[in-house]
Amino acid sequence: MPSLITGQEIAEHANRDSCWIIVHSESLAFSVIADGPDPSIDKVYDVTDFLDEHPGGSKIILKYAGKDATEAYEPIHPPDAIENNLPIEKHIGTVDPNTVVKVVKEVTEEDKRRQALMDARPPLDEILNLHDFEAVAKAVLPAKAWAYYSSASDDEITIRENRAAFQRIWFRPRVLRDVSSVDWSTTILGCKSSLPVYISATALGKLGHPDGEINLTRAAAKHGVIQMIPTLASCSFDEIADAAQPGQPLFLQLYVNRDREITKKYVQHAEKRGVKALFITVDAPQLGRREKDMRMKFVDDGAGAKVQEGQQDVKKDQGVARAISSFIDPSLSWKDIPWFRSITNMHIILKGVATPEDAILAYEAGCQGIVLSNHGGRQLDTSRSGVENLIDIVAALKTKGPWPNPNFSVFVDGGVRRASDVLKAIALGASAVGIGRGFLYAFSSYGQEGVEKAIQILRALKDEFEMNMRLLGARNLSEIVPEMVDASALRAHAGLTPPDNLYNATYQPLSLASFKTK
Ligand code: 173
Repeated sequence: MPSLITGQEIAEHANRDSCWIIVHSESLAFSVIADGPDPSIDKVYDVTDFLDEHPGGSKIILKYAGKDATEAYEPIHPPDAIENNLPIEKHIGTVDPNTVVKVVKEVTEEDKRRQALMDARPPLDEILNLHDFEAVAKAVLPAKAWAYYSSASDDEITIRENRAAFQRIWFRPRVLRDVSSVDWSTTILGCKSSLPVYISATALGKLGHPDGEINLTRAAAKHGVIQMIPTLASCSFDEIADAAQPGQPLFLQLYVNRDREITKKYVQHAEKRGVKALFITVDAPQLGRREKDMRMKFVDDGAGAKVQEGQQDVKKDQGVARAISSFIDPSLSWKDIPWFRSITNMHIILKGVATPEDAILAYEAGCQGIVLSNHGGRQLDTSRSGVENLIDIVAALKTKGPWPNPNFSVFVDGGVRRASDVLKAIALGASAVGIGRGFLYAFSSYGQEGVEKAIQILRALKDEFEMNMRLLGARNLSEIVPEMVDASALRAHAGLTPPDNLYNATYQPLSLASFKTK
């Protein structure tokens, strides 16, 4: 039995020389109290020696020294982060429940304002498109969560270009083709999918909703969609895998750890649990500067996370993403691809390829595909959009093998909000497209139901896929051919792009440094 520690004793360890914190855990408790009536448990950890190692800085931990840190910890750490990272001798026991008074959290004016907005959300049946979710999420999310999710790098040119590029592609629809029945289902890397869209990985889902990424898992199961699990999910990998239905296809996004043993264990565990494809992120040897996130000073008063070992020191004003990403190995190179092949039989896809040169290298390295992505505009600003890169990359791949190539898939993500965007990418040669933020905003605003609604908007009767395919004259995805689009304007990066009103209404311009008020 773990030892019971009184609240008073914990409160005595409330400084840099001796710092204990309480973290409430639901899932860990099952291993301790197998069939007790209350499976939740408050655990006590001695984090004194860890203070200076915490990627989010020591200040945030010291704020909770001698107290319950659950509220700050939970949204941005997988539940097993402490258990996996803090030496076992520092797990010093559980809180004696008879010695603590539960303090009811003070409801702030900001909490009240957000709750009122939650109560006044548009009913789901008035949500007509993915932009609507985005606008609701912006209103109801805590400012820090919105800043983190919506931010992109530097001047945020690429994030806007990701939308604009789709608007420079025009349709060339065919008529009189008996489109009474249309079918947009497909197979992605050998897995059935009800539409040519997968849920792309986005980190830290609990900043948006208490159930985090599991909202996506459950909605994906119900509607036959594939979810890519992020390495930096708020839920642990196993929580997500446990939430999936038997046989539900899942992909995994991978950030490669400086310590390859950690990566190997993680990848092999995922494969054992049935994950079908490994999407190795290759466009983030260092995280971009996302100024909206940085201005929020997340780390000073929010938190940081240590989700994998191998962290390096980070500065404290870098925003949440940078604070928890220092385990990512910038030395990752083409030489590592054979090693990945040697540790897993999953499909290997490189996520973040942007040029024909690298597409060919990926093909020749024996990968099963690439994602043409600029990381949602969050990495190298003024990178071109994935859909623009598709044209050159498909042309290059055609010189190397059959096309479409059953052994090499090309995916696109970035800026996809409408079925028409998806169809344009398909016409230009994509196997499927990824949507990250669209689904993230759907669960941030309406939980699992929001994600289900988002899928339905894209898919269901009379909604976007069916209507667009009929109007385009395509009865199934193989009838969507390059001749159905005019991409001649895609390369023109300036000029007559129509204003993207819905998108611009939600995305505010970047703000400049503010003057001190006193
Ligand atoms: O885009 C991101 O924010 C991202 O990929 C990330 C990377 C490391 C930590 C958190 C998020």
